[in-house]
Amino acid sequence: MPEGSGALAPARSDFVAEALNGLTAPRKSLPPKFFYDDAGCTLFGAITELPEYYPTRTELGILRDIAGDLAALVPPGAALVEYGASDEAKAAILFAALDVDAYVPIDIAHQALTALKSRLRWSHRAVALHPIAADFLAPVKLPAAIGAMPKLGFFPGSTIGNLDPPDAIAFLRQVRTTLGVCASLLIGVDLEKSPDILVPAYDDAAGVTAAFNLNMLTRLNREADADFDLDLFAHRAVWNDTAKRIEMHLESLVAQSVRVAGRTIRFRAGETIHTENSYKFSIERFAGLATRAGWHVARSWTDAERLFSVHLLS
Ligand code: AVI
Repeated sequence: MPEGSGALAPARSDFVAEALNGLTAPRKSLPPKFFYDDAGCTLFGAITELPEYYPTRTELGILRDIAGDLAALVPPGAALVEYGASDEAKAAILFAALDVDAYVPIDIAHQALTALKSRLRWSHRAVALHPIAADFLAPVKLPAAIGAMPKLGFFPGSTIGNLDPPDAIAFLRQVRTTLGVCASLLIGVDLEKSPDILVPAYDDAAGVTAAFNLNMLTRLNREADADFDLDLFAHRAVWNDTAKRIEMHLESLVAQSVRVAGRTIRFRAGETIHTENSYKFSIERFAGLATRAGWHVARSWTDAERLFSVHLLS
């Protein structure tokens, strides 16, 4: 199999300093990238198969439906650069429909990239693989081997919704700089809908999303020498209609003190750690965001129920 550098060394971020920074702020928070240790990746995989979590299966359906349209819009011999590529299920639809010569999956989850690499070695021998283990929000240097190829960026899953709007704009600008002005970007964006659908998608009956959220505390116990008692925190998912986002929090059920890396963090009963935002868009609001980042929306597609959208930006 043609293969790239396989640069699998993750960028070293200061996990403990970032955790303390969030936990000592007046409104406590932890960054959502902390979700994705090995256990978190497994739990996220389980979330994507929950009956309440519509985004993954809906986006897969849209991608299958539009594969023919895309084949006419994307030049042959393209390099597909996927941001947040923990598995290749969505890229595989593009491999089947488009003439892709190279694949650059970028993901912070080192383990997931290694597994993806060994699967693709057998399933897509003709595609040159150049995995990059990195926080994809930071600027990424693309491999020299794809320099002359037309580039299609791919950012599925509505991960753009996990960024606050100024960060989303900065990220989309940076992707444009990385890929070059002639590139396109195919992006999945979740749509605003009734909280009756949204809240259960982030607070499922089986408690998988609760376990995913609480796993952040398990990770701090292990990697930041913390002593969180998981029974004294509860998962909360709330719709913030003003900001048009689902918020995930971990609520302290009692007044308590927790040790983290030698520091004492005090919680009031009912105080929360804000762990994630998941912004939901209208087609127009997303187009406005993309425009502010210097992109133009060339095409937009949705499913029949208008739950989710996919956009080709140029
Ligand atoms: C990765 N991201 C798009 C997911 C979302 O829907 O915001 C993360 C997630 N959090 C809870 N469930 C899923």
